[in-house]
Amino acid sequence: MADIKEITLKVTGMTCGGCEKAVEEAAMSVEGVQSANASHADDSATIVYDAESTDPMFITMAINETHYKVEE
Ligand SMILES: [Cu+2]
Repeated sequence: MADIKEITLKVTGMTCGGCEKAVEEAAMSVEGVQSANASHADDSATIVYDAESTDPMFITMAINETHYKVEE
């Protein structure tokens, strides 16, 4: 059984669509993430994930391995 949840993270450092794509790809690399939509205008990333498979902590860690940072 999947337990689909959505979270919006505050992500700093994005300046263009390429940055958004990098953040989205980092999030999508986490098993259990179903979609990722980043916005440099809003400094945000909205992630849809299966809470049975992953946790926002893992998504945050993946994004923090890029040039961009999740703010608490
Ligand atoms: Cu950019």
